[in-house]
Amino acid sequence: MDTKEEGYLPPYTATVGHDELPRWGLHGNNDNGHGHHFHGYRRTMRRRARRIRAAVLLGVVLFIGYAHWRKAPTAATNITNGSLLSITKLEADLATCAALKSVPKSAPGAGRARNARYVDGKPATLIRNATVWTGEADASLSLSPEEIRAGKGLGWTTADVYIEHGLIQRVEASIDPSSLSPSSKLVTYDAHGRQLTAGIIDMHSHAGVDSLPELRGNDDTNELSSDITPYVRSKDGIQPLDHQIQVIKSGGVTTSLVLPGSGNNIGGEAFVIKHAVGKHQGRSELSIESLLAAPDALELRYIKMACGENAKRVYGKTGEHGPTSRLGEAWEFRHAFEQAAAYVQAQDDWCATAEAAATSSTGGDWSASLKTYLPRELEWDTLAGVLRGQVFVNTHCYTIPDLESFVGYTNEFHFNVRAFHHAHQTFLVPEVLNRTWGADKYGPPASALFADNMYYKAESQIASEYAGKILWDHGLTPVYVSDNPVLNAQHVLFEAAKAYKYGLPYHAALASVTTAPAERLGLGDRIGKIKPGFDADIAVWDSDPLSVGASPVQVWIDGNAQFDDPVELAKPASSPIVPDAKLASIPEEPIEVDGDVVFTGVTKILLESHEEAVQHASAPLTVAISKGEIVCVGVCEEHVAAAKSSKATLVELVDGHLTHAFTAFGSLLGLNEIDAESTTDNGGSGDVFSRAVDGLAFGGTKLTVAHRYGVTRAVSAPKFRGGFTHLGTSAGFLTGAANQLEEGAVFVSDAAVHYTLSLAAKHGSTPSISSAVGALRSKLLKATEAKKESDDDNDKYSESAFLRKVVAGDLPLVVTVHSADAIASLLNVKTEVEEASSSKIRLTILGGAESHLVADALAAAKVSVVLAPLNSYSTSWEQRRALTGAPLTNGTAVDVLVDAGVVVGIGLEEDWILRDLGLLAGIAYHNGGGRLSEKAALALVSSNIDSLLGLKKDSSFVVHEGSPLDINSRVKGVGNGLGKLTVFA
Ligand SMILES: *[C@@H]1O[C@H](CO)[C@@H](O)[C@H](O)[C@H]1NC(C)=O
Ligand SMILES: CC(=O)N[C@H]1CO[C@H](CO)[C@@H](O)[C@@H]1O
Repeated sequence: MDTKEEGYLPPYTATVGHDELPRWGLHGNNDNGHGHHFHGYRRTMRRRARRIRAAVLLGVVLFIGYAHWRKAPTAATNITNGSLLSITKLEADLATCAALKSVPKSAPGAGRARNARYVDGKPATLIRNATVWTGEADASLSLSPEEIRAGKGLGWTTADVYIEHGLIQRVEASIDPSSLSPSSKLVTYDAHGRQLTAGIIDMHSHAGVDSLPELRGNDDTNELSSDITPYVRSKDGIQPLDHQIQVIKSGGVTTSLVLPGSGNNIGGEAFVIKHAVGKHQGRSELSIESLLAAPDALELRYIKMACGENAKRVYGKTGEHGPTSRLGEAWEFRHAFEQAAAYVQAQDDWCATAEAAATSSTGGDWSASLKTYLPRELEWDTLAGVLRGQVFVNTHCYTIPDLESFVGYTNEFHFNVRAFHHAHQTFLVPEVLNRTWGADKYGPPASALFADNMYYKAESQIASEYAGKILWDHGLTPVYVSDNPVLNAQHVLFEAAKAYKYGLPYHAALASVTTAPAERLGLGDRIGKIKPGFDADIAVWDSDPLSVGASPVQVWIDGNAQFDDPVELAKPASSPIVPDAKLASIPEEPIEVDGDVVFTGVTKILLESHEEAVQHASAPLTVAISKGEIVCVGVCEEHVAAAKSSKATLVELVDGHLTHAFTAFGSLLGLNEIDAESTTDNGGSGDVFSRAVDGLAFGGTKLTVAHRYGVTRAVSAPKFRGGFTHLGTSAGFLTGAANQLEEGAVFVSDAAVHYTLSLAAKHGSTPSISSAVGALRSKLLKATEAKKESDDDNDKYSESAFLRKVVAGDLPLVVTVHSADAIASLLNVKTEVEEASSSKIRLTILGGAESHLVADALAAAKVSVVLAPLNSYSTSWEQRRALTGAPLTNGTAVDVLVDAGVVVGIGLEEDWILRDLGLLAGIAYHNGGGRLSEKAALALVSSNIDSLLGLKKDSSFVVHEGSPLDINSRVKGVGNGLGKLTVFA
């Protein structure tokens, strides 16, 4: 996993020598302070002990050999050659020489009588009446490769799918059951016309090695004993019982490449698993071995490497050891490849000698010329496999220098790269990718990407949501991945859906999580398609897989249905998405218009103040704007005429939607530019209470993008300790303002008082949740006492002054907390303080992963909840009882809270989510079983946030083409009340 993140070590971990530490993957004993001297000494002692052991062992072996030889002198000539080497072993070594030369291409698919994972007696399955995406162009059309790439011959067709022996046997318009003669029971599944695809493939996951909820004892992501560890294997740490493996599958993901983390330049071997675990899910046993995707093609091997920020940050120690820079990393790589190359040479030389001797031998002892066995060093075996073309390379590289240097190594040492991962800048350098060694033969590396997760570290700062489209246009292959648990792999398909939203063709977006990763994994003849002879890995969806909120209703792995009693969401039947040609172009830079703008073709008004205009409308409406304010909604003849005579900017829409602008709550917008770069950060406040307004920084990438995506307002609180922790007062400001001196830029200087009761609170003077709750109660109770003469009383911005407003009910209290138990404690504190003050505290829970467990109590106490993330996936211990949704759970937190009558919002636990607020509301809307109207869903990211903070209604609005709740929407106009309109013409 990427070790990027803005996060910090959990409080229980030893302090390290950096002020910002990766949230994922690097915790544990990363004691950069003193560890290395100690390691050096220990290493010397270990080496000495090893040498002594080796000498003793050698003595014993020689003695046994000698004794054996004395006892059986007649056989001696055939046990050893002239150099006292075992002939049996030399013969085995000679056989190994052949294996060293074999280069696997891809796992054979067609022609298999049964899937190697088929367990005798498992039923055959007939899936009837599905709308199928086969993943392959119709062969009868004899299309050219260019036509196929353009998507010709690919589409949805109505078909039945017959599965037997773990393989797809038939895919036909209609299969007559009487034509089938399965050797075991036949199960029939009626898809009711719903969409069926191959199981989703996630080519970058740490499921199993970084089990959730994260616990130090379960973290086996990075082997941090050395920067170069090609010899370790992710499979040695995969926990089959990691619940996340099941959660991921509930998103239709059937196959994942489980990679070691990216802490090391060379991290170790990776393994492809399927998400069927144990006998109940169709395996013959419960084991790691039984997770492996292709037990009959274990010659396919994979390795993880990583360039860039991580290795230098993890290992570099000035004056002691590198790498401390990318320069040092390049040396680490080249030095490792040099040793592997020498090892390969030694083996090849031995094999050449042995093979020559064996073939020319005329009856004598062919092995007499061999003085040694075939050189074998486990340490370099995997890397040698890379140089032999046997091990598929997957490398984490973000930036141009990283990519270009790595492509340089491939040409210096002659190996190919299957994919660059976290490849945010590949879209800028297609020529460099095409220079990768072997690109002509094996294809250029794919780019494994997130759709819009960026800005979390310096190397992710230059990135584009249009990267997938741009790569595609250059003939390159984008693949969308989760880096689970960085993103919840359950929703890796959502990454592909967003790639479609950002211009990647629909068929290429589907390919990016099916056929493309299958091909890159060497499994392209087995998985990723619905085709006879392929593994029966299948998902049936409740809506188009690239639509917002798409969830499987059933998933099969190797022919076995995976969910006994899958929860099916109440959703209206829908037909597949018709690819929207309007998405194919990248929007031009927006223009700022202070004059008149007219939008025609507006079909929906979801802005309260203008709803009545819609009541009588029979045709699409017009929205006219002047000086950034809406001046007409309706027919607006005069405005249209003005626009037609070029007196106003005209934007013609087809399915225009007018909505409130979005409000970002809980993020660090305005307080940070690059999550992991403290220079760009307002700083973690530790225990120091401060006001966000005193640190607000305007301009910059995050705020510019926020404004463009209709997030006109942000309410941000100072960071307490690490990502998504808060202490101090939040400020509400306009994301599009130039600085805080601009009129209206800061619409509320102190929106709420924030505290944190998540795990991060366990630190310093509050080492436990109990002490943190106690400290907060004590502060609140103190604030209820009559105002006393004290030092800070003259400072109306002091913590105690703000707390007096909180207990008087004049200022909201927002507590960042996930655990249901901590929330329960907080509710008790609230009651107690209210008794003391005789007024009500306006409390909001921020985070709230487990808030659904106390939904009724929250509703009764009139406490609102801002979910961040919208759908937690139990990343941390305090979130472990989160609901991950259908088909595993009946609804998620938002459904339970809404049903209980709690006012709910959706917040941002990381800033990059700013592009997705409308889509997150869309998930709540589409998967809410009708409990939320479109307006109510949009309120989750706009008016609900405003009302729970007691903010005035503002005049911000957004004009979208399409519904912001749907995947094909684009922002066309943003008005934030500062007199101008941002227009995408
Ligand atoms: C397939 O399902 C659709 C939707 O439920 C239904 O209208 C249609 O009649 C079904 N077709 C068959 C052949 O069962
Ligand atoms: C005793 C015995 O097995 N001798 C064999 C040793 O190996 C040579 C050549 O490989 C054979 O010809 C002998 O019969």
